[in-house]
Amino acid sequence: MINKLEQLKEEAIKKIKEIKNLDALQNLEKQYLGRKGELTAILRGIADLSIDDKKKIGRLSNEVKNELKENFLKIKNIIEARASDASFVDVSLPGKTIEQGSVHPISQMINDLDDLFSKMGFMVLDGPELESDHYNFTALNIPADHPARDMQDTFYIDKENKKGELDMVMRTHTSPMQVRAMQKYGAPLRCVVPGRVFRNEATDATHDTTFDQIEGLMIGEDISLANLSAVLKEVLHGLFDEELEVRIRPGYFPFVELGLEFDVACTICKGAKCPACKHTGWLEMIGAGMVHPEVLKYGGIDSKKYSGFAFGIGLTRLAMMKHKIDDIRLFNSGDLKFLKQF
Ligand code: FA5
Repeated sequence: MINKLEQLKEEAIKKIKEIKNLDALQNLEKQYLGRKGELTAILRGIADLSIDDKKKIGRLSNEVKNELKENFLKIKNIIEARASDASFVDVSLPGKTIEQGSVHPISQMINDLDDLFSKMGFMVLDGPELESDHYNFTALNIPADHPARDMQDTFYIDKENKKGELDMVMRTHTSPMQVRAMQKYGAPLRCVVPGRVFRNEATDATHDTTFDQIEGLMIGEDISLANLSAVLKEVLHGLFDEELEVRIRPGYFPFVELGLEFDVACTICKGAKCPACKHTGWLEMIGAGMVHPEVLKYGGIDSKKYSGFAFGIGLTRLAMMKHKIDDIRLFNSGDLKFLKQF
């Protein structure tokens, strides 16, 4: 019986210490010290003991009872004091789990491209998303009213400049950084510019209104398309684990003389034609060419001495092909089910 009492005491004290509210404390007190409680149940067996044992057990049970009462009272006081103290923080409560995010697939792609181009000696530059009409179009050999402006449906900003002109646009491509970089760094020059661009597009599986491009520019003496081809090959090799099939065809951009477009065979259907490649087997991926002498002139570079290539890669489409995502709109959807896969 002595053992039982000791065991009961230890067990009760342990439980009392874990109690966090008054209701639970009251229930526990009833469980041990109430009329039908566990201590009373043990003492019921006392009648069968000798007088000596009765005395011993009686004394011990009183001690246990008092000790438990003291413990109940102590914890009750603590709980009541906490309840009346508004600043109390229960550090023993489990904390809220903070969900760990992951790097957005577009940011991952930018990081990978930055690394690959840096290794080839390209500076990584950043440009303004709100751009002047001058850098977005005029300095790229697309004067006002030139039909080529219609190639990129533009968000014009409703704010006049000092001359009363509406001349700010959400940049439609990363190409405005070509002239900005030439003006700042001169020739020779090697730079890339990743970033967001904006177009007033009807969206579909491969077109969004906000997407990312990476511009590339290399100016020097005797730069040719062979250099462009070598650089792009190196980058695509570095990015993709699989071999990409690439198709090159002529393309028109007013800021290059000899313009090219690069298509990539759809990695989702492997060229077999699917909704993601609009059943063509190919995805238009890169616009490129040799920088137009007019653009070099705007950049303050002598076009007789220097030549260069430029390209604009559809970075979001590249991410589509790398991760085999069949709808470009998922990247900006903010859908956690999509984002948690990366
Ligand atoms: C341009 O934006 C040129 N600035 C590229 C360039 C740079 C040409 C330097 C010559 C020299 P384009 O509009 O074709 O070109 O866009 C380039 C790439 O961006 C496309 O090949 C495609 O991969 C991607 N792209 C274009 N429009 C969209 C869109 N609405 N949604 C997603 N990606 C797009």
